Amino acid sequence: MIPRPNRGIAMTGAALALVTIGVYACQSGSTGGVGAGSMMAAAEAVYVPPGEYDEFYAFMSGGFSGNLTVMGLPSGRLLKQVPVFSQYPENGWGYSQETLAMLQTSHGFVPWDDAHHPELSMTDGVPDGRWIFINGNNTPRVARIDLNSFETTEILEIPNSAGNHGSPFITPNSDYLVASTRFSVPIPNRDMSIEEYRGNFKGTLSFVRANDPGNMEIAFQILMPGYDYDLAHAGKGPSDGWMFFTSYNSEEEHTLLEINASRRDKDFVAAVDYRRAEACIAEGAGRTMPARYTHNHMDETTQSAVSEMMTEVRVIEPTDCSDMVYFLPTPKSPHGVDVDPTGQYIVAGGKLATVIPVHSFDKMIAAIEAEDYEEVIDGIPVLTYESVIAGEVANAGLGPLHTEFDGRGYAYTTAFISSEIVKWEIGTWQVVDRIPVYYSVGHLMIPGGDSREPWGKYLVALNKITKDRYLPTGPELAHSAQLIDISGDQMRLLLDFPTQGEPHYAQGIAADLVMNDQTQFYALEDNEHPWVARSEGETRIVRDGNQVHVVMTSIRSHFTPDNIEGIRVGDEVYFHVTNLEQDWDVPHGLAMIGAETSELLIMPGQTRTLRWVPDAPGIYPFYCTDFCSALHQEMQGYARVSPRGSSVALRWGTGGTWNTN
Ligand code: K7E
Ligand code: CUA
Repeated sequence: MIPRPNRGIAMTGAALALVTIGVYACQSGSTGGVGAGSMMAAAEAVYVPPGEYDEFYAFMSGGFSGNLTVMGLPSGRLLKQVPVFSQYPENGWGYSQETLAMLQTSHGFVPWDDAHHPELSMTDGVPDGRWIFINGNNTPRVARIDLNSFETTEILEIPNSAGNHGSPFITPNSDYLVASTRFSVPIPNRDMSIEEYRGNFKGTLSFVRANDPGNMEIAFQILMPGYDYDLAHAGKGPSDGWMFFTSYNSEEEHTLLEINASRRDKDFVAAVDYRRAEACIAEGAGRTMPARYTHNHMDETTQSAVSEMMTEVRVIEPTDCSDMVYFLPTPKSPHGVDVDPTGQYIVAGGKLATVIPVHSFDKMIAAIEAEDYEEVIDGIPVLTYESVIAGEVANAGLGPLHTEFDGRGYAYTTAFISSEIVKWEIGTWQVVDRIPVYYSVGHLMIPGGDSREPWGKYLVALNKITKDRYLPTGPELAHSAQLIDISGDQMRLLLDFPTQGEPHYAQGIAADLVMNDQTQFYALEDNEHPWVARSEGETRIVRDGNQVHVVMTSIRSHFTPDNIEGIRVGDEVYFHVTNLEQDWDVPHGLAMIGAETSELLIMPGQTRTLRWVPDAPGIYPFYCTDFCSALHQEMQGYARVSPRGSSVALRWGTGGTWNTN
């Protein structure tokens, strides 16, 4: 049983409600500062009736920023940017020596990606607050972010993939997340004419084991016809064990897709019975293919990333395993595919369709049993549309893309072209409400809105174009989110707020499921970094040829050592800084003049390393970048650099006492 957050309803004692709500009200938008919230409670407590107040984390993908953005709801305030696939100078992610390996790929160091879909881990079909995953679309990768530390702890590259868009949608107990290919290519990839696309270019649907931190691995890949696989969602309840993927370009075109891939009246939702795939593989179906892809993870004890090159992957084809994949015809160039909380209905957003088609899981199973097939493509039976469709939502707006659910029997679909959210009833397929959004909405998010138990109070519309909503900022205008109250019969716009990068999808979770289990600092005694100094007494400098390792500490408000001599031009200097603080929210920084990298931002108890190659003799100051105390400006030091071949001895100290080797 998942701990469900306290929604206030259970609190019958008025006194209890007042105390609790006082604290929560203050945290709206500043979640993460429990201490501050409690302190502010007395001053800012506002009475909110039990059951009326809810607070959420919203995790927005950063799109082309490659990051994940954390916001509070309903405040819409920015709490944090978590760097994932992109270097992030604010905290040294992808610059510090410890984090470089996280961005290693089979193509080398790739410091950027296009991240579209955050996906919370789930237990029993409900977000559980342990991790959030996100995809890298461009150089195909999936990442795990730990929600105790809000740090990326694992990145797995996906082989046999070109464009990891439909990812990382997760199964109800986080056993698998999936990665499907937006672009088909020859598999294995090889030199051939693009005109030979049809029949030679393939897509893959990867199933990645996700439930064991540090050990993400590809369980298997399903080799598919050369369509563009766009999005996915897992079944649940009756449809548990199935994964649904949209596809477009069933025309298998390779040029001018806007016309050529829009010709067919219907494309497909691919329904994959992944337990059937497991069974076939257990019986030896499929084959092991050579492949090169990286698995990177943060080693907790050394606090350093490790990158490992993987060499093979298990691939299975629908012809190897009957009853594993079916196609559900779906109008027209579908984008999102979303499964309702009961697990019975599979909703596809046909970008070019005039209706929203809703497939029935039970009807799909009956059609499979009756072998109600239109045709079979590469071993994949195509079920007849009439046999699987539960209903069509008419008058659903133009350009339907994505759907989420409120848990009270209603679905909400974004209409990109007509810029609106359309609310409709599951079962009657009738539109019951609609609200304009500003403008061109892509995804939408209801906290838990793709789970078995949505927190159906708020909806966030993620808009592509803002035009007149904010002060202009040159050629590029802010993307925007809009917060909509969906607790009543009619949707109500509450708030506009700008977002970072281009959020495609977002996920939300009740704050209680994340905020009560935060890493406050790293215990120094557990720090097994090879260059840790657990006290000032362990600081030292080690010369190894032209490599100079400065084993350094920081504590309010000095570095040890803060005076260093004996560095020479031609040296590579590594500042290994351990933050000795053992308290929450006391990072120290380190910046070095001329370093071709970013600052470090070192969390309490952590060790981070900055590389510096001085290019001329002289005196070089360094300083702490994070305003850590009243004497933060005093937190500085000097490194002396002597000419190449100089005989100036290595010595270091703080406070006038020099040490030597
Ligand atoms: Cu619709 Cu990449 Cu999920 Cu953008 S995708 S909107
Ligand atoms: Cu340490 Cu400022």
